[in-house]
Amino acid sequence: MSNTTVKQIIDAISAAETVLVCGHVRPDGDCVGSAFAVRRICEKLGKRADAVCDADKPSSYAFLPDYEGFCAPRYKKYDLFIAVDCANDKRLGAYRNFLIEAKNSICIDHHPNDGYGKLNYIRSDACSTCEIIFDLFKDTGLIDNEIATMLYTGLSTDTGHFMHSNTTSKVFETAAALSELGVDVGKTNHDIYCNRSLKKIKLMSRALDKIVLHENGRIALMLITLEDLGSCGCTSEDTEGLIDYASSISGVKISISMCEQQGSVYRVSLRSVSSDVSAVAAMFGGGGHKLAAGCLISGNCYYIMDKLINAARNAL
Ligand SMILES: [Mn+2]
Repeated sequence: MSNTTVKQIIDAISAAETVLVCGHVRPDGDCVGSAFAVRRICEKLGKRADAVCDADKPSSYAFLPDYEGFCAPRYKKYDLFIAVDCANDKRLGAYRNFLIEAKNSICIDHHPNDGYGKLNYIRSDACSTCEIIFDLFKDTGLIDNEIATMLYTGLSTDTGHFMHSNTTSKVFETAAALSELGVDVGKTNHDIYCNRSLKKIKLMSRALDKIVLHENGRIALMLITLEDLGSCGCTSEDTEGLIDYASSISGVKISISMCEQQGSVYRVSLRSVSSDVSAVAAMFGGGGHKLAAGCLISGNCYYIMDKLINAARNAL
């Protein structure tokens, strides 16, 4: 599959009247940032554009411009569907129907992706979809300080605030260019990272208390039950990022979080320093990146834990 050109993408947007930009289920900063940015770019090109993802509006990104209109599609059908940050069409959730119904579609992503759009722009060397959006539109003059803030958000969150191994010199060049375009870096970092609710801090405290180390401290496991969520007044959305605390323990090579859902289903996240945890996730029908992956597993909690620890041990 060869990538479409920037011109083809702009031509496709120009040819449409209405555009639906869709991110993935369980939206993260890159998904939200890229969806908001592409919607705003389409609007600047004179289009009626909406941004959605199949989820409750992620309140942690309420500081971004255009948050109010997020996840409220105005039309039943759109001329053009643009998927951002979505490795496969399943991750569009209920909005997959809009992809099928649209006259044209574009898929823009940095995950391994087979390209389910009519036009595809996939670059797995990019740290984030926001980096790709910046590269696509940087010479158009359309990126203002608000779009730059949206893109900076994805750049920062998908690199773990410029800490993960995907933080290349190109990432810093992009961050510098976005800063030049007027991002208030200090305020945006504060909005992204110092924006937690008290209930989330309480949940964090419970989750941290329950971390158990295995394999001489090389594997960390964190279990978050429905009872933990309920007693703190949290939902599973509030577990985002908790695994990073398990990963931050000295000597831990692979960290695993298991978050209980209704009906004995566990949403599992895996993080690693160097081992391929996407292969571990794939054993349970999930996927992701080499160093960050996830899956859903149903069954008995302790049985699942055993299987996960075994799989992680083999991946070490
Ligand atoms: Mn991403």
